[in-house]
Amino acid sequence: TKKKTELDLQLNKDQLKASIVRHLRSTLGTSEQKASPQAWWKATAAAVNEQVYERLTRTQQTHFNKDTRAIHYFSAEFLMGRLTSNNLHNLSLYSVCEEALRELGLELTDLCEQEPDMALGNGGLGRLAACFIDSLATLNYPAVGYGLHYEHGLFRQEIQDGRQIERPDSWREYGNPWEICRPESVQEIPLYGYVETVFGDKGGLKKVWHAGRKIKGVPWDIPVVGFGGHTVNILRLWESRASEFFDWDVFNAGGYVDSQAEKAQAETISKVLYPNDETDAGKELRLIQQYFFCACSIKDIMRRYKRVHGSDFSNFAAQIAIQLNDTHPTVAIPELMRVLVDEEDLNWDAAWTICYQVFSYTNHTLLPEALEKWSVNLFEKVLPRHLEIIYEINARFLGDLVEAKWPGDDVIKAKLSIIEEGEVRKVRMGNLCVIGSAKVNGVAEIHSKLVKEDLFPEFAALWPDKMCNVTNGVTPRRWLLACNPELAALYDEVVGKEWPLQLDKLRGVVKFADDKAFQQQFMTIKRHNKEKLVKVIKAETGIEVDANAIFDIQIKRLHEYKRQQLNLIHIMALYRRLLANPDYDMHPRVFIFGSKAAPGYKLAKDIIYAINKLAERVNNDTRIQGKLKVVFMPNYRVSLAEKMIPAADVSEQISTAGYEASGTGNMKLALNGAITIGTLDGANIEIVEEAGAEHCAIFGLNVDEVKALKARGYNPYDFYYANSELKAVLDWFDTDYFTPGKPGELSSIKRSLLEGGDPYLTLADFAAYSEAHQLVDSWYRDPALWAKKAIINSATMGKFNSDRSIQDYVERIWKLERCKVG
Ligand code: 26V
Repeated sequence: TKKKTELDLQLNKDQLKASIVRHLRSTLGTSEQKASPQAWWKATAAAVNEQVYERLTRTQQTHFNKDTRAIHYFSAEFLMGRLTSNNLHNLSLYSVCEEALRELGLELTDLCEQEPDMALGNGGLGRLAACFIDSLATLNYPAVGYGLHYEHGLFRQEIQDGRQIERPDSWREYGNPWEICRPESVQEIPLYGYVETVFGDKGGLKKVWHAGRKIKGVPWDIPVVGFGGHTVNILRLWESRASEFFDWDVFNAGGYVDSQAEKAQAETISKVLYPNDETDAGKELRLIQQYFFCACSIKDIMRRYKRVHGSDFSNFAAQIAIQLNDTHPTVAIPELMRVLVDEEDLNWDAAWTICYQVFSYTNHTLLPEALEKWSVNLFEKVLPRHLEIIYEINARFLGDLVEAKWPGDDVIKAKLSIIEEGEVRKVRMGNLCVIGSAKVNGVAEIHSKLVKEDLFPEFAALWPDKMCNVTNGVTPRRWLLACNPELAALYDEVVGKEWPLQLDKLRGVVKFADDKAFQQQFMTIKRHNKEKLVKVIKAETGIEVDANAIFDIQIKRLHEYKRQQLNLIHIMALYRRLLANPDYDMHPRVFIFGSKAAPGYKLAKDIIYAINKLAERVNNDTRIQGKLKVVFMPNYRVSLAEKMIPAADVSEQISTAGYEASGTGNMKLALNGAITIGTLDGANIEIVEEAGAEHCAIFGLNVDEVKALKARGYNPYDFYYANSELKAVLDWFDTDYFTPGKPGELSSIKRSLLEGGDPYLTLADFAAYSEAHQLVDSWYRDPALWAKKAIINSATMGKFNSDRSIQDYVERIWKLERCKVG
């Protein structure tokens, strides 16, 4: 029979409508009269899935038939957000579906609100993984995302009396229409136990790992629909379950646990996402999570490889590429060695040659507290065989490579060793990653330079070609087409409809940046987006804000290095100026924050509290005539970002230079026409290169100046005493001005900035930051000037398409071929 063509696959409005109603009845078991919005949403998703599955099957058949090389993206986090509108856009079904639902008396945008976010990530690193799998499918690259099927994603944030409260996130409590369970691909994963040395069949010694426990890994597949709908790849997430097989002999030696506890323990592994971002707690469960998903994924890859190639591993490195998204999946390296050597009987050298060709590693942070280290004792308990393998890798590396390059140099050996010697011996996952990977990349030019020069200088000397850069990007399908439909439609008109695939096409808009009519269209759209956000702010917080004000937005995880506290003290300074002089000349501003703090990060939570207390005081102070408003949006997440970003006038990217590896929110905000107020850090530097320095408000110390100031010995008191406004603002924290009757509730912030030494140089950058804000304010008063800058920012962000990032990965690291499906 003739294969269906693309056109046969494309549904028209009536077919889609019929399909939705059919699913409402036969899949959801309800009727048009009774159905809840949630049932309508699920019926719509089911109708869309008919399209998705057809393409998924074709993609899998094509990849199998052509036996293509594929990239396997290993990540502990995939921050997918919602999928309905994304899938509809990528299948070119969005407006068809909109019309079909209208005829049924429903609004698609309302139904989309029924979908819980898939919040299986903390922040930048997890969202990057989600953008990357979108781009991989869009560019028709064979790719699989591998991760964990957390029952609870990142906590839901409530604000009570100004403080963050964490509530469990139950994204799949009522079922998720996008995931498919694949019982046929279940895996069994060993843990704990001991290693025995035995005589192998072919003579010589062999290692046998007798596991103390076995856990079942159940895969759930999320189809990843490329834009244009040709390739549908999968994101495969592993859920842990108790295994029915159980080694009682081994286990009894360690003690008896009843089977209920057994089951609960097994299910704990994929129960919840660790809510830390940039601080490593070194917890046993997290190591087990990492091993669990890596081991499941390696087994899955092996099974697929052996189905075609049997036990001939000579093609393995040509077929399989694995990208490690930070060090979280590093244990995949010794796991692949274990499988090849212990289970497939390869000799060490053959196995190692395969291994280091297969893996590559992306570094996402230089913060020392984020660099993963596991105690040797914990490692030995959970993964005894892997520790032996790590020792072997280390011995060969130090004995051969390091000794040859730096003969007799024990200082360098100690520094490069995978094992950190000290009171507690530790396994350094970063070093293992570098040693076991073909390529190591940073995520923006400046960051990659620092990875090479400051973090891993000796490794760079040893392997000059190993270190490279791939600047991050974001998918323009979600972060412009779907979230900002009016601007997307304007761009369609002006530069044609190719820009969602070729974002560089937006450069064609630059020539209209001075055009009055175009400026007006552009700013009218911004205005509409702001008006929509005004309603969301009112609904979520009760705060009334005016769309005439400048919307100044800082959205990102709460961390001292990201310096929400700098924004905070500057708002306090503005407030003081307004109180001192009610005619103080400034355009009305709304400062809007969205941010979650790690539950154990005390100071970060205090900063959230301070923002909320400041907001209460400022928003209710009639003396300042509504010139200043402060809004803290609770529960910042992907779906909220999609509403905030199109409404931003100003984008706050104010990290201490050298600390923000890249940032990706900076790209999304600029793409939607916000003007960046930022430091020369991460990808801000490249944003300024693209947009032109005159269209951004850059301030503060650069990386070299930060290093120099720290080397000289930074003393925050110098700035405190030299700047009377700054001093007054900091002293305010000790009063009860913002916390009536409770003086000192905000003092921890002042303390961290003075006694605490202000490690992120907040006070050093304060004056420059304040000036940058004045500059921005003056720009805004000239509507034509502002419109021009906003347009140019948006139009020049083509470089930050995640398709470009993926193409860089393909050329510099993965060496993949595109595979046409259809
Ligand atoms: C560390 C840990 C430590 C253990 C607990 C769980 C956990 C989760 C995440 C992390 C590291 C997070 C690193 C990270 O998110 N880096 C961000 O990566 C973005 C994408 O490359 C980049 O844009 C941001 O600048 C960078 O901070």
